[in-house]
Amino acid sequence: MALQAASLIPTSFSVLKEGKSCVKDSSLFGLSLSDTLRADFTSSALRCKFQQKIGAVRAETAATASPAVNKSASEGKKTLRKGTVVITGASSGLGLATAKALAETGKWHVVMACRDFLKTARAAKSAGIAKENYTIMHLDLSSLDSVHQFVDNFRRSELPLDVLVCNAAVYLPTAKEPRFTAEGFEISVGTNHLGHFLLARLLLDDLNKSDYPSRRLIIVGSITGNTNTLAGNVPPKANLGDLRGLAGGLNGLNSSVMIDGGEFDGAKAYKDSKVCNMLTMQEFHRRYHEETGITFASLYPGCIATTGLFREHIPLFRTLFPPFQKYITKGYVSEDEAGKRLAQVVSEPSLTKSGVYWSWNKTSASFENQLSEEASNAEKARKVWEVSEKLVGLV
Ligand code: NDP
Ligand code: PMR
Repeated sequence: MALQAASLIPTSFSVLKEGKSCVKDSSLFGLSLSDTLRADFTSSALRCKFQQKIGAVRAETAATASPAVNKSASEGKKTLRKGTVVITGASSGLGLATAKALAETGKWHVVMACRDFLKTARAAKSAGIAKENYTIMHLDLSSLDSVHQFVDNFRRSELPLDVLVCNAAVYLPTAKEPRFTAEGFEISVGTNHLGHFLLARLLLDDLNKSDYPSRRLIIVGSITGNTNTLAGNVPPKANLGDLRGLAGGLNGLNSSVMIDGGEFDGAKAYKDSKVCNMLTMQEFHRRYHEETGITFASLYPGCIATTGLFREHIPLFRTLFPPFQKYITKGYVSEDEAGKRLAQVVSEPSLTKSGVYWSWNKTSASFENQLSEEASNAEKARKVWEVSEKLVGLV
């Protein structure tokens, strides 16, 4: 409880720093300021319509955020306030590196949404993230109650929500038996997909209320869920089948623990969960982009072979995997570099296109990548969405 209470107290609040977060008079995110304000006005009208439609208006946050664009009285300059980004699983690997990259710019306040408060506090400290640039809040994605509690806590913090990054994941390649979330879903799909699905659905309303010029919802995907690649063809391959296991609740009682109804396989469950992540991003785009103007995106950041994701793999794998990726496949990327890539998807003015799965080429330039047939199947995306909303109690 003490930790939970502590997690409610922001390390700092967003502060407009003269000069630091200043944008040039004539240009904001590549658009002229007047264009941006016009666009914002139009999207506010749309957002109002959207809020009526989903029927959830929270008076508490509406008055809290300072306007995204302020005019400094003394100089008549336009300034952009610090953005607030929530990153799940920011206690290690990609999430931590992204938090660091964004915090270092001085333009972002990072909410590190993590299950282990102390681990996150230590990680933030050893990464050298300045105290005023982050807040730690408790979130355990393997419990839907915890997701609801996080959303309540976040709203009570009165921070605006400008960007949400669904990054956390578990990977259990050596597990002989399935493990389960608090609600009894197989833990890889339960955490990586269902926990994030509920979180993103609940926080869509908050993103929509933000007046920040570019609001984004990013769900981290992966090459290994895409069977149109060599990496995606390493067995076991991702395959959601007809979703019979998902529809049955993935609980191993009255249904299989695997989405496609097959036998438990931890590596496949992870890859299936990544397909769900990429399908969910596209379904969000189809349902909400036009109406809200929010950018929905996914990405493959490269093979970050040194992260905690492989903690449950056999020691020999953990030793050989980084050199294999560095020298053989050449798909290796450092945690720092991967963090910079995800930070681009959060904040780069050039990456506002919605419905896109970003990747990077050898010179580290971003490009729109092709998803596999299954990971881009609109009908499957709709079905995953509908079954998932039943499982997490949204309908
Ligand atoms: P890490 O294991 O380093 O990071 C995963 C994070 O997720 C950790 O912070 C972990 O918290 C958190 N997490 C796990 N379970 C939960 C939970 N129940 N509730 C809240 N947080 C949880 O792995 P990576 O940085 O590699 O993975 C980050 C993302 O990148 C994942 O989505 C992964 O699929 C993706 N990815 C990774 C690639 C790679 O090569 N590593 C390649 C492609 C995509 P804790 O510290 O408490 O364990
Ligand atoms: Mg893979 C270009 C080739 C390539 C790339 C980019 C990856 C990325 N992998 C490639 C090839 C191969 N891998 C080949 C040829 C093999 C057989 C030797 C191979 C094996 C392999 C294993 C056993 N690879 C793996 C594993 C894992 O356990 C990792 C995994 O699937 O985790 C789900 C993995 C990965 N390979 C990658 C990436 C990015 C991973 C981590 C997966 C992820 O986070 O999605």
